[in-house]
Amino acid sequence: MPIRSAAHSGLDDTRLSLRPGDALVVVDVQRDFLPGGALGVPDGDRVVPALNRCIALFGRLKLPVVFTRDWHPADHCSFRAQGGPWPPHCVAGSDGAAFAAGLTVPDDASIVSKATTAQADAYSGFQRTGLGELLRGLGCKRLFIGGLATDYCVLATVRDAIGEGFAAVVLRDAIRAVNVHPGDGERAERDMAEAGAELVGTDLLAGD
Ligand code: VGL
Ligand code: ZN
Repeated sequence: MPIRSAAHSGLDDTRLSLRPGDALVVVDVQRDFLPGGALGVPDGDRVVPALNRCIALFGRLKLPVVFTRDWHPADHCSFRAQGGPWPPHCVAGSDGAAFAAGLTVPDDASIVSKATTAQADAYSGFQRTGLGELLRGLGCKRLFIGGLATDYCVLATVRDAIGEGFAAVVLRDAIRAVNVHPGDGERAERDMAEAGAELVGTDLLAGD
C-alpha cells in the first residue's frame, strides 16, 4: 500500500506540496469521540495537535478547511435504546457534540452536520450533506482527510470522496480507530489504500 513518511525515507523529494484545488477535511473531532467521551476512541485526542498543524498550514495557504460533525437527534436510530449499535453520542447541541476543546476551528471554516434525522445513520461526510457540491463549488480536486474514527466515518468519507471523483490523501497520524473488533483500524487503512487513497504522515505536507 502506498504509504509515505519522511521518518522512513529522510528524503526531501517525498514531501507533498500543497496547491490550489487542495482542501482539508476534518472528520468528527468531537468531545464524545475523545477518551472519556460517550463513544471514546482510544487515543482519539492524539489527532488534535496533528490536525491543528494542518489547519494552520491550509489557512496560511488560503486553502479550504471543512469540518464534519456527527449531529444526532436524541432518539437517533444508531443509539442502543432505539435498537442501534452505539451508546447515545453527539446529540445535536450537547456538550459532547462540540468540537474537541483544543481543536482550532477558524472563523471562515465550513461546518457540515451529518446523520441529523432520527431514521437514518450516516458515517460518510458526503451522505445527504451537500459536502460534494460544497467542495466542487470551491474548486477542490484533492482532499486531505483526518479525524475520527478511522474504521467508521473516516473510512466512509474517504470511500465516498474517491467515488465522487476527488483524489484522497489520508493523514495517517491524524486518524484513530474505535477497533470494536481488533484490527478494524488496520483493515480500514488497507481498504482506503485499495480504494485509491494515498496514506501519508502530516510531516510530509509542505506549503511550498
Ligand atoms: C462515528 C460511530 C458512530 C464516527 C459516528 O464518527 O466514526 N462512529 N457515529
Ligand atoms: Zn454517530
